[in-house]
Amino acid sequence: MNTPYIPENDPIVAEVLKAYDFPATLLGAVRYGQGHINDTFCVICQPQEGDAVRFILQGLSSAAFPHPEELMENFVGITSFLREKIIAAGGDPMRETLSLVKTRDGKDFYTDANGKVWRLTPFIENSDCFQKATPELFEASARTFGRFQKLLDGFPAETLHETIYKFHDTENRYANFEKALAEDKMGRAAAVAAEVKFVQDRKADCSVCLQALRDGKLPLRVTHNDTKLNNILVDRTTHEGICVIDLDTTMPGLSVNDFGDSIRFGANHSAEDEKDLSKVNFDIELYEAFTRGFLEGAAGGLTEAELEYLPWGARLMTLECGIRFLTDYLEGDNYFRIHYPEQNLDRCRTQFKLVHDMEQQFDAMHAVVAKYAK
Ligand code: ADP
Ligand code: GN1
Ligand code: MG
Repeated sequence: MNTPYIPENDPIVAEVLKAYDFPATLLGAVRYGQGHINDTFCVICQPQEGDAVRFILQGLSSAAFPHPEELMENFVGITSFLREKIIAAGGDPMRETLSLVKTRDGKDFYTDANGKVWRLTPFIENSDCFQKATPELFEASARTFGRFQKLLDGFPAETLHETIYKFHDTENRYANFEKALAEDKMGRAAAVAAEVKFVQDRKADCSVCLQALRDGKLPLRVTHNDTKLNNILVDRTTHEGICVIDLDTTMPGLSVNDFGDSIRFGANHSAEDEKDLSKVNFDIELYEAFTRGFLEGAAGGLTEAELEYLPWGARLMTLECGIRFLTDYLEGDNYFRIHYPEQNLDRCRTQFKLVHDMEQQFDAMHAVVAKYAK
């Protein structure tokens, strides 16, 4: 009898795999991808004839998601809605959105002995997931995220749960940072005085988009809220973005944040944890490529005010993410997965360098939006 390979002989992964009825001989599971939040594995099965069949198995992070059942309800609602839209447009729903494989007892997810929730999705083959952008790739990803937003236009927002409380509430992120700083439970605050000052100098900025929302200038929409380049799968043949993944934070939010988070991650040529800050530079050409693609994908769906605030979305998503990395560093690295001790501090520093660059080029960023907002 075949004994599947299980990473680190993890008894939980073995337990979870038993909950599913795989279509062919289960060869095993390997850790997969570069997400910071969930436990992701690629599961491989070998039929008697033909190519191996792969699946993505994910254990949802308990640190990030306190109500995983609600999250899964969102997942089912969003993917079913997208499925209908994709079919109506003549597309392939098995490639253009995620879908769930049910457990042996017909459930959408499996809850392990520790209460952690796991889900299984078919692996979308003939696709790539990128960590760094080229202009063409970035523009393609922008069209895909812009289209995703447009596709979700009619989604009943009131049916969605808030999977992470105040996720892109930058004012609240600031308040959490001040709290972590005051507690300084790891004794790390003194060594990060420069980063602390950088944040404190920008306290007022944290309110810019939220104030525009409160004033009724920016509309609340259903947004993805985690629009990193590596949350899109790109078709290996056409080089177009085919599927938006990582739907765990899709909930009511601001379009400018979806725009901004993509810029934060992709409009530069360095890794998110690059130690040499001289290599970390905001690239206005990549920003322009993304802006062009996003506005094309959104197909006229954005209001005047949203267009006006797009550059703020970029600045604030980058600032907010830096604040979150710094807060996690101060609190002892409980949220973002780290691979070495100072990684969250390195991540925070790249974000602040990018914020600094965007501040210097803010007028140019507005001019780029104006150029394509016709
Ligand atoms: P995290 O929340 O930890 O970022 P993701 O849902 O983004 O988790 O998944 C992590 C990685 O797994 C992705 O960046 C991608 O490389 C890969 N991945 C996830 N789902 C699929 C899928 N259905 N098909 C192919 N690759 C996938
Ligand atoms: C996390 O899950 P992942 O790796 O795609 C995080 C984002 C951050 C990002 C920083 C649920 O994204 O909010 O911007 O790391 N996701 C969650 O790289 O917190
Ligand atoms: Mg991800």
